[in-house]
Amino acid sequence: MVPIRRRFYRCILAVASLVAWAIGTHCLAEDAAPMNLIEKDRFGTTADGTAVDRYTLRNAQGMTVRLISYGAAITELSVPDRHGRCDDVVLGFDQLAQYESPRNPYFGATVGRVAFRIVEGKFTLDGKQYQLPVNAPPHHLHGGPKGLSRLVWKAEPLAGPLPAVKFTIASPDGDQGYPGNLQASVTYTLTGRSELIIEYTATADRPTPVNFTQHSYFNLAGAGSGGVLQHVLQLEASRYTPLDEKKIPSGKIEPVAATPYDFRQPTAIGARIRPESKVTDGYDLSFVVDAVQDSTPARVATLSEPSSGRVMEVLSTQPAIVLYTANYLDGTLQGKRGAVYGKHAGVCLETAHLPNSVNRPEFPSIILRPGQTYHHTCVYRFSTR
Ligand code: FUC
Repeated sequence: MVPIRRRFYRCILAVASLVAWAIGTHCLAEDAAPMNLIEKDRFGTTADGTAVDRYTLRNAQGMTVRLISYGAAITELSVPDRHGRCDDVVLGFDQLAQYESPRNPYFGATVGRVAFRIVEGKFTLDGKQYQLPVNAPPHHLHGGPKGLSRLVWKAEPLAGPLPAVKFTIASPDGDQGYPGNLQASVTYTLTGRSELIIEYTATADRPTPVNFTQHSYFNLAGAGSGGVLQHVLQLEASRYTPLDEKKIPSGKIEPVAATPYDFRQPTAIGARIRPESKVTDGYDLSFVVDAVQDSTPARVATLSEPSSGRVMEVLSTQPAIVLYTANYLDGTLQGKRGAVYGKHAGVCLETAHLPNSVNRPEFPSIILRPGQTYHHTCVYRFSTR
């Protein structure tokens, strides 16, 4: 009798520790059912009555990515920490109406047609002047008030061994003041190597500027857990673009050496944000990456968070990266699960071409011409240490 009972208890213990191991290392807390790599549900309906779908991608490493067709945006990115516990590492909202609000600071969004500021919304292309809507006075910002981050994209899960969703959109000639009919796509793929691959393409029937970026705000300790000033950042960038008094790149490209913008060695984001330094408020600055532009993504940034051990490498095919430390967040937006996002609650690492390139002949061109295809790949690769 006694040995049988002992065996029974041993068995219970073994099952319990297996369950604890599974929960602890595989982030199964939410979905213990057999794993579907990709699922679709309804996220909401826009104010004008358009259905917005949500896609959930999972991999065997315990990562979960949620994407919505509104703005082809990332709403959730859950990643294991060094103990295998998952946290959602991107800022966002629970409700579609909050994403639609003009106060949405582009959480997780695909930004286009042209990311960042265009001075006073003006540019000249092939001798013709264009005036784009001014939505961040006196400038045009992130594709305009109804830019592609504020539209519902078509979504289609891709067949293949890896969970992937392709979002497409047709932006008509004159949309937000831009010339030409533009066909654009962004495909998100989750790999078995803890990578989220983001691939953009675009074609147009007239010459037009194109510069997409991904606007996720990362907090590797978990969204809503506090600020990112203790995160450690390394940028593969020896040069940056100084800003003029209107916060626009002046056109100069200067070395980061001996400035508070030198992240060539791993450095805490907050280490040089001080009243006496030039970085009083945080960073909102573009860097020229050292890697030669190529169709194979090269590492441009490494972000790590000491307490969780999470590490995120950013790889890109683009010539620049913008570092933005959520300087404009002020605790007045209601984040996911009731979180309050204060100043520096997240960090954006936006791979792209340089801001205002359309007015800077000295910067690499962002003009897409008929017959050409715009390509941009960005990879977020996660690990722990
Ligand atoms: C980033 C910044 C901008 C702006 C926006 C919400 O891309 O470069 O300054 O505040 O996000």
